[in-house]
Amino acid sequence: MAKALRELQNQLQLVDVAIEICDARVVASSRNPELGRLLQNKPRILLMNKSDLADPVVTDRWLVKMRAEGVEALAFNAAARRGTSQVIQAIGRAAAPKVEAAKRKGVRKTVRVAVVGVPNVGKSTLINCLAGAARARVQDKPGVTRGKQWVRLGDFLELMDTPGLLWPRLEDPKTALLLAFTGAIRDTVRTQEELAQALLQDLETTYPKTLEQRYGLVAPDPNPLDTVCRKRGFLLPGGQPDSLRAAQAVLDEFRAGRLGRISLEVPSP
Ligand SMILES: Nc1nc2c(ncn2[C@@H]2O[C@H](COP(=O)(O)OP(=O)(O)OP(=O)(O)O)[C@@H](O)[C@H]2O)c(=O)[nH]1
Ligand SMILES: [Mg+2]
Repeated sequence: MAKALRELQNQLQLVDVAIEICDARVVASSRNPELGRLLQNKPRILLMNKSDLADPVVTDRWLVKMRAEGVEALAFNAAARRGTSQVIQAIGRAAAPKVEAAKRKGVRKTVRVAVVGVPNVGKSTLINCLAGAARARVQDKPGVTRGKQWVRLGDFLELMDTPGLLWPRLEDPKTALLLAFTGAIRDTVRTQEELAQALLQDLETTYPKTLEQRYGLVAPDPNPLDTVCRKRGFLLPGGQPDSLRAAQAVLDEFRAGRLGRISLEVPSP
């Protein structure tokens, strides 16, 4: 990972603007604190992607907080392939000083933009969305983009797709848990059942109605996965609850947004 950081640092020297993508459902946990140091004073746009899956009220609160901190932030849905003009305009604003300086020298500058962020947040999807075509490989699992890739957009804009960058060590267990819920990292410590159980426990306090409607789950439930099994009829041949199947269903349905629009992190007041 130290090598990946060094590589990214070198690549960032080639660009005028960085788009940092995070996941709107877990804004704080999906921002790599190392990036701030790597980007230094490079103009940066924070794109809260997958906003179609996040709670819109919470996303608005994040936007207010970020903008109050002077961060150029946008909520985005790269999968919808709409609203690209707001991103292009933000790039234009961020690159304006350099473009103007070049203009004064009689040069029309090509703006180079790096798209950076933790795995699976939609970096390649954003590039395809801006390019209007499938130029970068996209898949719903972390670690899809392996090396940097330049994509040219018109005559004066180039975007660089980069591999998802994780922390050298994920020290905060809560952060690791939230990133495992969204699928940004593969949880190698917990079983699927433990992960789903933890997600359900989290949602019991924040989105109890959703759990009741979808899984008939009323908090506090001492064994929420059994409740999901009963509701869905997930039973093993001997009649025992098939909790692995229930766990996978819960995780898949949360990640696909089938539980509704859910944010797992809210800005601190
Ligand atoms: N619902 C929703 N899904 C999205 C959005 N953006 C990307 N996705 C999905 O998220 C998954 C990951 O997208 P990628 O573009 O491959 O993510 P990445 O950041 O390039 O991932 P790595 O290259 O592995 O680091 C894919 O299944 C995309 O279709 C979005 O705004 N909303
Ligand atoms: Mg990618």
